[in-house]
Amino acid sequence: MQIQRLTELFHQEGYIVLDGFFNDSQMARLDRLIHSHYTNNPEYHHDNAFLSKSQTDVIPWFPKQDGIEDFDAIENHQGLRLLTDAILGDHWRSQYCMVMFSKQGSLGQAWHQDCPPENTERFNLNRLVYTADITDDCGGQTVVVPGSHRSGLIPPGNPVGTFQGQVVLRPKMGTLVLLHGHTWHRVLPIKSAARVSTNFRAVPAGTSEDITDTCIYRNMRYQFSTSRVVEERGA
Ligand SMILES: O=C(O)CCC(=O)C(=O)O
Ligand SMILES: [Fe+2]
Repeated sequence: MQIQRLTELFHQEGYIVLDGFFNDSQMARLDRLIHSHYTNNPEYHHDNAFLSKSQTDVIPWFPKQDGIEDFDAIENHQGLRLLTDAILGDHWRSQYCMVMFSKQGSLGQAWHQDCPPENTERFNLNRLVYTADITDDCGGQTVVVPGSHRSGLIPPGNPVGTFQGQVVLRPKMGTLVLLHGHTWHRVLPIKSAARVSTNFRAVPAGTSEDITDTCIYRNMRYQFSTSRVVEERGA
């Protein structure tokens, strides 16, 4: 792995995609575990107001909070640690492991930035692991605007519009995507099967624990802890 080259690419583009980073048998095992969790816990509803305004349809699960340790091996993966060291610098912290599940026929996620971009030093790093292929037939592709983590606030506008220069990612089983929290990104609607991704979020030293409590959409700033729209945008 050419860590220095990948780190430069990350800082330039705001994301990198590494296919085949994790092995298939480990991914298949985690994928089964995730699907059995959601089969047994199918009901979770975001506030309806959030759903309709954010156009974001994701059921989160924090396996560690349920005492499940099967995801620790990913967190401790040496290559992932070395890359994170190079990108975030000394004393970065891991935040949590969050599985995100979207049902067949659901909306995916509208364009957003995971946290406010005003201070360029303060951001979360999404370390996204895909336990199954994401294809055009299934939908749920991740879309990014390269370099947008250096462009400040995502402009107000159509929450699910198209940006010039956007790039559609189709991660496969075992792909690692590292995505800067200020990069403008979204997830396309889910067509033919439920969609799963697992995010091992991390932050540079000095970043507050609640950095991702406020998310920026093209039509609002939303605070998860209070379930409140803290700013209307582009009305
Ligand atoms: O699931 C994905 O591909 C992207 C999810 C996302 O927006 C995030 O983890 O912040
Ligand atoms: Fe995000």
